[in-house]
Amino acid sequence: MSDPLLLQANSDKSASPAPRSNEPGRGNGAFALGQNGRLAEQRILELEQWLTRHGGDRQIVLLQDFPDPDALSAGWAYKLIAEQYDIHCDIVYAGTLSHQENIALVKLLGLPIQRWTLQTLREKNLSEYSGCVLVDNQGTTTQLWEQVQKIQLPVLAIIDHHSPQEKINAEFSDIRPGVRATATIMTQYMQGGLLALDSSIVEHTRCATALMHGLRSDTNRLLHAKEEDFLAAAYLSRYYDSQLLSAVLQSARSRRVMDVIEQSLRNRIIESNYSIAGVGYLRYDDRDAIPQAADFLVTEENIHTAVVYGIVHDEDDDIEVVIGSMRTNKLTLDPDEFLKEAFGQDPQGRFYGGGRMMAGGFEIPIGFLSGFNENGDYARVKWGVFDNQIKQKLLHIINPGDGVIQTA
Ligand SMILES: [Mn+2]
Repeated sequence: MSDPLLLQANSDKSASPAPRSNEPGRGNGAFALGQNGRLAEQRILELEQWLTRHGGDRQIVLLQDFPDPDALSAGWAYKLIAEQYDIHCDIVYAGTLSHQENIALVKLLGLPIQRWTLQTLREKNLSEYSGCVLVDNQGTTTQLWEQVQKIQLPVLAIIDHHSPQEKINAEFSDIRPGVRATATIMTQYMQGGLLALDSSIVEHTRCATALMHGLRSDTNRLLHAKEEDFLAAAYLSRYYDSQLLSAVLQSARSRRVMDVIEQSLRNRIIESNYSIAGVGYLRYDDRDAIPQAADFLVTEENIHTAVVYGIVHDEDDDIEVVIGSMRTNKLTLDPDEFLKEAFGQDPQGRFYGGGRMMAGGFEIPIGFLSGFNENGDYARVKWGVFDNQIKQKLLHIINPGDGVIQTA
């Protein structure tokens, strides 16, 4: 392996990035990008050229429906980087901020995001935008995606660390599944000189704080971090506000989230070190209780993987969707592969699930069976059918030899 590439940190606040250098020890300090530094540096160069060509643009930064700290911080970082090139961005998501920490992140840091529903998208004059940029997703986890494609809004760039999903032709693409967080990729862009962080600018310290949170949360508090994530964290450590970060982390779980976790504990079945729990019906706003329950179940001894799911009711559109989360500590298990194999694709060829290292999720619309749960017996039967079907599909992958599960 060659020497790690060293990039010069840029202390110049001018609009154009300072020239990079491979010589360590220049500027306000040199930072390594780790083992895959050459690839990172290549992408930084490409992005710099691409941003320069897009000066004056207005862009939509599209986040997943339930943006997590990695998505939120990376979206913000992209916006700040793009501003250096006279590009204005609106960071947009369509779902809900339901995790207490994410709400705290947005409120305490003043993170500039907007919620656009499908309705907003239809009513907006989109001609003022030159296109959209996908950050920490590839379109498969946002309900705005279909509409974006329908109106042929160009996909300008994709920056993500999930495994490649459907084929999208973007002008600039940086998809690196080996990197544990999109926040790490964004930090590398900054290290490479696309944005010179400055501790005296409040927005910069806040964004660095958000990035630190994003990369910690996608790496299980750095436990699964690799060299490049640690190097990015080291770089951010110069600029982030640790007190602000601990304030974000101290936000408490709501009672309803605690109830869902309790439900998952009670309902879990254990099979070959997998813990599987259906939690029944959930309100849309409590949707984030599902990944939190999965985070909790995977901590049990002799368990390496947890899958938690429930039927989430979206009152706005009166639709119901089975939503699930997977967490694993087993390094040889690829959640993306696992969920794609377990649940397959819809008639349009879109996979119901996907993921990255250590984590994955799935969403299965229940179509005609949506709504009308006033009748308790009916609601129970309906849940039972979905619960069994999901368990069957999961158990089929876990133990391919076994057939149908016992339902007594
Ligand atoms: Mn991520």
